[in-house]
Amino acid sequence: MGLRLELDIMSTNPSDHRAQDLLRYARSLGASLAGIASREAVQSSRSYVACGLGPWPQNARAILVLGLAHPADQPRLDWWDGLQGTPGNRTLMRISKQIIEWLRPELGVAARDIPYRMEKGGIFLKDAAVHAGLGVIGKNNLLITPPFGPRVRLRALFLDRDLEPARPLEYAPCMACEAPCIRACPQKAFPQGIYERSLCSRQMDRDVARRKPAPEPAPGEPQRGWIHYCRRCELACPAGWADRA
Ligand code: B12
Ligand code: SF4
Ligand code: SF4
Repeated sequence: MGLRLELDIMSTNPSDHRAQDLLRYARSLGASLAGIASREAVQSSRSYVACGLGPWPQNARAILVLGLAHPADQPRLDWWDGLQGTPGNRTLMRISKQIIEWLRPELGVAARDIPYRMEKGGIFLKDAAVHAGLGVIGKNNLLITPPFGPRVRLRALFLDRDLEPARPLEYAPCMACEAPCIRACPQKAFPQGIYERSLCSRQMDRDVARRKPAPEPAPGEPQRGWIHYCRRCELACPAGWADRA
């Protein structure tokens, strides 16, 4: 109640109030980060300019981007079971579902979960996260966030209303950094400092071939081999210390 009163004083724009309520709710469900981007900003961002636009629902006005911290000491969050994604992604899907159920009755906003894969109607999540004010793109080609560095995973929802978008951050973690991310890459996938997808994919193929047995699967988790995809360029990055305390 006190917090809502404070926000009322800070802003008289109703879309701003709804945005703040939504972001607070997302965090209360377990999202480490949450932000809103406008449709226009995301559609004119770098990946869309480079790759073109896929079909977007006509009523998609804004995008809610969620981030879940994946600290180095919880590697299991990022292990793929090859069938149902990762435990981290399942948590993000659960949060998305709860937000969708809450949004319409509470704020009168209809939301739709966005698939992860581009070929299934996904969006470029890093670009969306930049425009939602979550972080910036680092030399390792990943989203770098102030609290967690690149150690976050993303998911997003389309919203049918123009909620107040964030401003991209002024944050430059790579400026004075000697780029241990690039040196850590086993495939030398940054020739001339630029990420080369085909080289990185070679490592991903190796990781798939080296599936590891799931130790003590939690209830509901598959027993078959899990894939530990390479994270070296991510884990070598010193940005964001909140998850290493
Ligand atoms: C396909 C895919 C892969 C493929 C291809 C990757 C690629 N980048 O092309 C493979 C399997 C190789 C891969 C590898 C990895 N991936 Co991947 N991948 C994806 C996926 C599904 C789509 C990405 C894509 O196609 N991008 C299009 C290509 C053309 O763009 P790009 O190379 O990413 O480069 C663009 C951006 O850097 C952007 N950009 C650059 N500068 C700037 C500046 C501004 C201001 C803006 C707005 C944009 C921008 O423009 C570039 C050109 O379009 C996304 C999920 C999603 N739906 O977005 C996850 C995703 C990007 N991957 C992720 C991760 C973590 C990884 C890995 C670490 C493996 C792992 N353990 O999960 C590696 C990291 C490789 C690296 N250093 O980039 C995370 C990134 C999280 C983060 N903190 O950034 C995502 C978001 C998934 C998630 N679960 O959250 N991935
Ligand atoms: S290791 Fe340094 S150069 Fe690489 S992404 Fe992190 S901050 Fe940027
Ligand atoms: S994920 Fe691994 S192989 Fe791919 S760019 Fe990063 S360090 Fe290199």
